[in-house]
Amino acid sequence: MIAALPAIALAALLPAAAIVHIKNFTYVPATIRVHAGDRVTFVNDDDEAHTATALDKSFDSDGLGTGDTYQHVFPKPGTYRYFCEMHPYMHGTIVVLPRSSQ
Ligand SMILES: [Cu+2]
Repeated sequence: MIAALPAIALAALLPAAAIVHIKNFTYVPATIRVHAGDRVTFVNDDDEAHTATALDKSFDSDGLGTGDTYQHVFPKPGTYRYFCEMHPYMHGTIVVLPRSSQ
């Protein structure tokens, strides 16, 4: 029964979150490390539209307008490189560590 859980136990059940901002045609930070099961949010802070598109197509935000967000949960460890389909010189990396490592 979820209402009986202390807040700290409940927080452990929710996916951790990381945020990548897209600003001045750059992913900030360009490389992040998360753990398997974590949720990453991309936020477009630019006036220009951008995407966050995995090189292996495992995720794709499609076009993000100003202020738009896109979320993706990374279930499996690995190194996920991504780019912007509209500006292919924009690159970022998500390093997904096993769930158990800290
Ligand atoms: Cu772009």
